[in-house]
Amino acid sequence: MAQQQKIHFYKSPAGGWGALKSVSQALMRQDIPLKGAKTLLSANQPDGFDCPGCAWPDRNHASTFEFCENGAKAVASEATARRLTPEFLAQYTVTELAQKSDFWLEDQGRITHPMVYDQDSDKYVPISWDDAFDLMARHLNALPDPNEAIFYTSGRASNEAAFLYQLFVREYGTNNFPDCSNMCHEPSGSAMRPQVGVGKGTVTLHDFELTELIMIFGQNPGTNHPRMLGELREAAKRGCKIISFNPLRERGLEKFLDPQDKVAMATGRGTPISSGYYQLKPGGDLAVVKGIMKYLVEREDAGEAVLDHAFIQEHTVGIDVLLDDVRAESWDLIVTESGLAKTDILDIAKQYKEAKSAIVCWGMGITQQPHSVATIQMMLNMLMLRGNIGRDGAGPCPVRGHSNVQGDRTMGIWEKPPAALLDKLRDVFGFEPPREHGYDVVSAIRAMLEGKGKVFIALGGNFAAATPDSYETWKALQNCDLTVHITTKMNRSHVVHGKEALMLPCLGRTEIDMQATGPQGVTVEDSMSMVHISTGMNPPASEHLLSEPAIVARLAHATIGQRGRNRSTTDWLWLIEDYSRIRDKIEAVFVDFKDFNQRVSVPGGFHLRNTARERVWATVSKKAQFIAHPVPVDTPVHRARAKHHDQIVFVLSSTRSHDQYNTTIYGMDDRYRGVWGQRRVVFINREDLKALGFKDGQWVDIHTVWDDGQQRRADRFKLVAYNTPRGSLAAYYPETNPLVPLSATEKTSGIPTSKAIPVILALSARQEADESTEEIGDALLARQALAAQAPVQGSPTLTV
Ligand SMILES: Nc1nc2c(c(=O)[nH]1)N[C@H]1C(S)=C(S)[C@@H](COP(=O)(O)OP(=O)(O)OC[C@H]3O[C@@H](n4cnc5c(=O)[nH]c(N)nc54)[C@H](O)[C@@H]3O)O[C@H]1N2
Ligand SMILES: Nc1nc2c(c(=O)[nH]1)N[C@H]1C(S)=C(S)[C@@H](COP(=O)(O)OP(=O)(O)OC[C@H]3O[C@@H](n4cnc5c(=O)[nH]c(N)nc54)[C@H](O)[C@@H]3O)O[C@H]1N2
Ligand SMILES: [Mo]
Repeated sequence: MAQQQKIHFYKSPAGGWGALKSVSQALMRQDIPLKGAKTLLSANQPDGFDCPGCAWPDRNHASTFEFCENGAKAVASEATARRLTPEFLAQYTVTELAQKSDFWLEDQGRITHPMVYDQDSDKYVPISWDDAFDLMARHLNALPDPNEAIFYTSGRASNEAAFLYQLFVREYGTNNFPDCSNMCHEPSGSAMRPQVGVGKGTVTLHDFELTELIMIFGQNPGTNHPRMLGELREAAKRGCKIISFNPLRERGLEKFLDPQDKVAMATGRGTPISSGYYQLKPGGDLAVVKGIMKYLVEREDAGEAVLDHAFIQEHTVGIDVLLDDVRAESWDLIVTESGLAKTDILDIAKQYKEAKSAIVCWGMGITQQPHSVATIQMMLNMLMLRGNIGRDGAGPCPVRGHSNVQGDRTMGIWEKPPAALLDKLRDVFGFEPPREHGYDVVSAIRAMLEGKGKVFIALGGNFAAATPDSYETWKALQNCDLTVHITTKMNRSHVVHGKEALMLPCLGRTEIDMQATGPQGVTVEDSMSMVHISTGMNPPASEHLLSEPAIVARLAHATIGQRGRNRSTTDWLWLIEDYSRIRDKIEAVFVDFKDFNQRVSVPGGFHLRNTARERVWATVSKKAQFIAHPVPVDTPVHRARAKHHDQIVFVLSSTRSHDQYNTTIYGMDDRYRGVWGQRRVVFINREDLKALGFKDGQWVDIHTVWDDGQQRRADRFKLVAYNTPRGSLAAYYPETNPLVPLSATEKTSGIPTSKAIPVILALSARQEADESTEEIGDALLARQALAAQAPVQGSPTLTV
């Protein structure tokens, strides 16, 4: 797929004709012009499936089709006509496959048969489902301690699959549940639970219709939550202020043209989205929020009625400490660390003060930071000062990623389960669940490296590519006795495997899930706590696929059920004959799921209770808690800069292009940022280029500055002069994951800080472009990894 590489800045609004063109290209790529189009019309419909794209709710689940470019690409990628067969796999050794790019691996299509790694031939060969389950059961039952097994989850798994999975794993004996949430919105939960008693957002779409101000921190909805743009457009049109905070100017936050708006499409004119756009310094959000609060407190101290005293009095504790802390913070520090002028901050603060209601949205630009929990708590403080929680048009809105990541957590996929959940599992299922907390993503990698994690099973996702410190993670997986991936397509995690390995193909959301009593639907929970049913309508990609609930149930049956050690009193195979039986069990464990089957049969589903939304505070004090934090001045980036005056230490943010879904690469373009036909680019401020003496278009190697003496580098990125604050860089993930040290985590939540890596740049030895785009993809990463055991010669290492 040789494609012209160019940088050509994008001037049109987000959406528009570009979006339509891109969808038709995606359908063509997957060889599905007609069927795909029909499939798209069923996305997010009451009798259709939940879009596997993102967790943004849909306006009216029971109404018309809502066009979404990247949702369409996600569906097309799953509904592809391409197939990865045993015959295809017979042509390649796994060593050969490991040299292919991530793009190539997934591009081969849907896996048709369960496959097992054969050491003698170094190939994946077919295996029967029964033999696959027996192999897993044998390994699991041979472990002296169940805590030597690790069970990963990616946030696409349905509530039914996730519930069975956590039940099986806890009955087997461990809480080792690393999940994608650990790399995503973990800090949002960690911050909000002690503060307001729930770890989720409190707003609904209705609040977006009512609010007077929306602040968007560290989120790129034009690419990652395109349907959110429809909501923002409506808000902007009725005069709601929208203020965006982002080091980069993201097109979708500037202007949007709805492809379904025929009149606007004819003129090509979009609707301006943000009324204010602030290119703050990376990591500068806490300082901005503190500045806003400082202004509010100054006005209040000057006699103006700014704070919501009734709310503060009745519902909160800790106000005095917060006010004193805010008063004591210096404007100079706020300005230096935010990178914004004081006049800008005052301007924003005035708008916040005037707004009768406000919503604060945030994404990965906030969570993947060394002080993410503190920043989120400060945003909540800011909301609470004006009573902006638990009333119409107001509240926090962490915008979730994977389409059911929130539901998976609700179902108990959590390495730190609350005691109440475990008690309930004990009472309902008659076994004593383990109480000891399990591994999250980073501690799971460490456990595997240290030989304490021996069996790794993944319900979806791409652990090898999504996690930090790629080469360490790869060693960790290779250290396992058995690695298993329940999956739709082949990815990096299948070719970086344990001594034994299984690749188990499952049904996707779009496909008919036929069980003993007939076709089944599954349920999911979106970013705003709406639970609804999802029913596939395409024939399965292959007759050999099993559903995720069926795979989990049969694994449980083989390991602890009647076919295995028979410890379990649960009849696993009966449960999956009819998923409403699983939902009955979910209802028995979670009170908020009362009448689950009945409520979920209503088109559009139901809203899960959210106590903070009702101003009921499930915290220790039974009140909402103000929690003060200083402006951070001692992050790894600060430390690296303090130590290396002679070098320009940049802060690198790893982000998503417009043509990828996490580690799944759909194509090589990042349309809204003007990047075409390539992914190995690094965005840099023009003045920084001058200071380095480098030129736009030159090739550089990126080196991490860290404190453990270990070398981390990612080679050959093309410099792209870009509108980004001085001292900051942005490049795509997963290519940049080798640069993120395992120890680069936020302390409370353990999230890898992949938006804030201190790095330096060095010109690459070779300055010519590679011949084909695929070459510049992740094949490079793979090759580097093969060489990673050998120390890299002659490259600069800086430590802090
Ligand atoms: N098409 C598509 N949709 C997706 C995904 C996908 O990969 N593709 N992924 C899904 C998943 S799992 C998730 S979690 C979400 C992710 O959706 P987002 O949260 O939008 O994630 P990112 O693309 O990583 O973008 C983060 C944004 O933060 C900005 N940023 C970086 N550092 C800072 C900072 O210090 N402060 C501020 N204020 N901003 C900063 C970046 O410039 C970027 O605009 O999307 C979901 N939806
Ligand atoms: N540097 C850096 N690292 C990051 C991030 C970042 O911004 N920067 N973002 C982080 C975030 S927010 C997240 S959520 C994680 C994502 O981490 P993961 O969730 O582990 O990764 P994905 O790329 O979403 O997983 C894609 C794979 O899921 C499988 N799959 C797709 N559909 C299905 C299905 O229906 N069932 C099953 N069983 N499998 C399926 C396919 O094989 C596909 O290859 O990455 C994190 N890593
Ligand atoms: Mo995510």
